[in-house]
Amino acid sequence: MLVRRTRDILSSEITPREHFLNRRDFMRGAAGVGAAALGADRLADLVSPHAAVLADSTKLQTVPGKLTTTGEQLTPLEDITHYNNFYEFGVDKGDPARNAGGLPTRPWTVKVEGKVKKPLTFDIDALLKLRPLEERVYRFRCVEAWSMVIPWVGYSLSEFIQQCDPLPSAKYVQFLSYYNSKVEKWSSESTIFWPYSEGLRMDEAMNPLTLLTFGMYGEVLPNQDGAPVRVVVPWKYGFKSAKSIVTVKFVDKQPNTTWNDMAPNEYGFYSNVNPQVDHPRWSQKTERRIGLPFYAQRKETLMFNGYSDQVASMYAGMNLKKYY
Ligand SMILES: Nc1nc2c(c(=O)[nH]1)N[C@H]1C(S)=C(S)[C@@H](COP(=O)(O)O)O[C@H]1N2
Ligand SMILES: [Mo]
Repeated sequence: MLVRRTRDILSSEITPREHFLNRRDFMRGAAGVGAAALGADRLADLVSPHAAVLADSTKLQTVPGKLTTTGEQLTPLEDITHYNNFYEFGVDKGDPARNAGGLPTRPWTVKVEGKVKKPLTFDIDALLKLRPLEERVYRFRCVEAWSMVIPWVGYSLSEFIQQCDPLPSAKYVQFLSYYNSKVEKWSSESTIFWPYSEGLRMDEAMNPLTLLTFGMYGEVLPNQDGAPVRVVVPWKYGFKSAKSIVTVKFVDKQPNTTWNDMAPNEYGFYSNVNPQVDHPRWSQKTERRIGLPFYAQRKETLMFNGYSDQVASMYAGMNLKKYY
């Protein structure tokens, strides 16, 4: 995805993501080895100062999720927490781990508005107790052609939506992320219009795979991964998975979404993982699996990120080259 820095880059220039990736590779090669074997119990040490203080209360009790994807090696926690896209906290992959410590994750509420019987506000601790928390391992594919395998913790977004009483006129769901320019002063590095906005068609939001996500590796989400609550939509490119959600809005028309607004020819509303539809500036046929030895990183990208059985029917008859 392209990022225009507001200050140090001419408006005529763009910075291809590959440049960021290459730079990160270089830096990781120089300094990144040694921490990959850290276990989940070290999570608090790896993340923000706030999480470290909360070390005793970061564990989440989970049950195994039936919709888990098994068989692939999990991406080490060190990589999941230090290779992030969270532009509110800076545009480089290491910035969110450094800068997201000040995200105030308590108290936290999620407002539900728009086409619902009546607007509601959920406290994060009530949301955590709404349904048993499941551990679900999903592949996660960024539009920049890197991927991870992550043991998320949460429950199907559909369980939450049922509590919201949407009206029949609700055709889409929009997610808005927390935005406070004082806490997220790095947000001015990019030309994004804040708050970060994402959205799904109602059937996509109700698909059982779509996860309302509170944690990973058995603990609460690190701030840089979207604490205290985010969505994860495993068959879509990573940018559809909005972090640190404060508002869920049910709407009758396709909502504005951040990357589609930024560059509609590059980032569609649907953004289903599709190896047959390349990004205008790079191929989507393969991906680089973060955290594996260099020689093992390159993987074929799978249609719908490997989740065709569960999701392809939602797009039957749609031209996926047009609705990318
Ligand atoms: N609020 C917000 N949500 C966001 C982003 C962001 O910059 N801001 N980046 C998206 C992108 S491009 C990706 S790939 C994933 C990254 O999630 P991760 O850092 O937990 O891997 O978050 C998505 N959600
Ligand atoms: Mo992404």
